[in-house]
Amino acid sequence: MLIKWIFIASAVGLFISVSCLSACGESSSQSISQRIAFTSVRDGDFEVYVMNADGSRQARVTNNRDNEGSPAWSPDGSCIAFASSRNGNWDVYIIKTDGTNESRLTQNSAYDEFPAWSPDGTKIAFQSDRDGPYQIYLMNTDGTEQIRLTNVQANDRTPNWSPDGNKIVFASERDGDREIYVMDVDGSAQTNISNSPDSDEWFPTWSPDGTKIAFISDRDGDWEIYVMNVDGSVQTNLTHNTADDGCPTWSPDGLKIAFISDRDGDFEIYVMSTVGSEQTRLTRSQGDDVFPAWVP
Ligand SMILES: [Ca+2]
Ligand SMILES: [Ca+2]
Ligand SMILES: [Ca+2]
Ligand SMILES: [Ca+2]
Repeated sequence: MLIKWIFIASAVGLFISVSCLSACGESSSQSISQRIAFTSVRDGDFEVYVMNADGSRQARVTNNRDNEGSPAWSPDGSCIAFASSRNGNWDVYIIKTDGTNESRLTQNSAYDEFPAWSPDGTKIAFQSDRDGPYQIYLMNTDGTEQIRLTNVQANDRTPNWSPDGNKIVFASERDGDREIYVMDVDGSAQTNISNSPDSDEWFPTWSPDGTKIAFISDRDGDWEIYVMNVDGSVQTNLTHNTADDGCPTWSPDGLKIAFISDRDGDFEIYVMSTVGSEQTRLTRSQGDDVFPAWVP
């Protein structure tokens, strides 16, 4: 079940010392526009990997005995934020894409996960259950000034930024089922845009041109990838199969969506057009490959 990837618990593991937070602000001259980060269990536990968008050159970024999840790129493509359970609970870390300069940003016993880098590179939104149910928080990219944006007695999860940096889209259970919500970056104007009370919607991601939101829904009996306009209109199923499809992420040119599916046995990463055509498998590993994140 897709949800299992969100709640993987693991034992206390390695502690990796941190250094040089400023490294992630440096510009990168590498050609990086067609890279996808993801996590894979192919080596025994989950690690962050990067690959080219055609599936070639799959390379490991993290290396430890615990689990890593939910990678997110810095806007300049030089760093990846991710969650790790190496200290006995989930915390947000950042690392350079060559595996150096790893830094821990959250320092508490709660589950801190699903980092999302602001388009201007100055903030990271994330989910945490430090105050009760999962809520959406914001911090600087060095971990300072952690503030809470949502305040309801139900889970709010998986934040993602609008490309203009003015809004955050997330999934909320406040209405009894999961829906897609949008809010301003100060936490105001929280609005249900999916409005589908008979099904669960989550994992929203904003299209690069700002006009669409991709998400997943189980309204057809299993998880499928959908897209809708940012006002929630024209909700369209892109997948149509009996497997679980999840974790959509847009290519920077807005022409493709990468996602996960277990249609071939275990979860692998696939890519398709934004109307659901040309669905192509990118990973072929033993074990699951999940959480694709296309470089911005
Ligand atoms: Ca690991
Ligand atoms: Ca934590
Ligand atoms: Ca719903
Ligand atoms: Ca499906």
